[in-house]
Amino acid sequence: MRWVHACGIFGTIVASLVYASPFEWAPEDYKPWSTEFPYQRNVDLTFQVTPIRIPDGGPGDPGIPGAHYEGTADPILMLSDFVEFQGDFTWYDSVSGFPFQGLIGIDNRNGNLPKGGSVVFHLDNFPIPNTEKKIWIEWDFLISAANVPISFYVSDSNGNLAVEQWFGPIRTTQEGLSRQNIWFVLKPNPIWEEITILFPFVPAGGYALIDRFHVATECIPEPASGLLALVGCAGLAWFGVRRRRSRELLN
Ligand SMILES: [Ca+2]
Repeated sequence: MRWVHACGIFGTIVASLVYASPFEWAPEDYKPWSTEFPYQRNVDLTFQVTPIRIPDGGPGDPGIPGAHYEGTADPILMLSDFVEFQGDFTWYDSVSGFPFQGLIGIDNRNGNLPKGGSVVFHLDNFPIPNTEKKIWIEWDFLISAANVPISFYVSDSNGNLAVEQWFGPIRTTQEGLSRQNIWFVLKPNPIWEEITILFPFVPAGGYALIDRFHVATECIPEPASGLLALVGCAGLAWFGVRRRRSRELLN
C-alpha cells in the first residue's frame, strides 16, 4: 500500500512534484528497505541556493529552499523541514578551482587558523509511534586531505541515536567528487529526526565541502491507508494552525 493512495488530493499534489533523480545506489539494492521509488520522504539538495530558510521570506515557498521534494509524504511534511548551519559552515555559489555549483561547508584555503562547523538537516514525520524509521543518504563531497575528520550522525525527537547504521564505501564519481551512501534505523519512529554532518577541524589551507545531499526515509510497517488518511488530514489541519500562528507571530 503506497502512501499516495491514502487520499486522492495527496496523489494529485505528488504527481505535480515528481522529479526524476533516483539514487545512484538505490536503498532497496543495498540494505533492508521496503518501499519503492519515490519512497515516503525523498529530499534532494544540490544547494543551488542557500538551504537556510528565512523565516519571513514570504508565503508560497514551503520546505527547504532549493530542495527537490519527490517523496509521497513530502507535500504534507515538507512544510516544517529546515536546514541549520553552526560554526563556520557557509553556503557557496561556487568555489575557485572547482567546476561545481552550489556547495555548503568550509573553504579554509585562505584562512590562517583551523575552522569547524556543522550542518543539521531537520525532517518531520507523521506521528505514528509503533513503527520503525529507515533513512537512506547519498552525499557528494570534497575534502582537501584524507585526514580531515568527518562526523556523521542522526538523532531524533525521542532523544535516541540510531539502533543500526551502515556507512558504505567512499567512491569517486566521474566528476571527481567523493560519493557515499549511509543507512540508519531509528526505533521507534520519531516525530522528527535530525541528520548532522560535522567537520570539527578544517585546517588552515584546507576545505571540506558538500556538493549534494540526497535523503530518503520510510516508516515501516507502512500505516494502514485509513489511519494514514486520518493522520494526514489531522496533520494538514495541525500544520495549518501552526503556520497561521507563526504568521501571527511575525506580524
Ligand atoms: Ca551542488
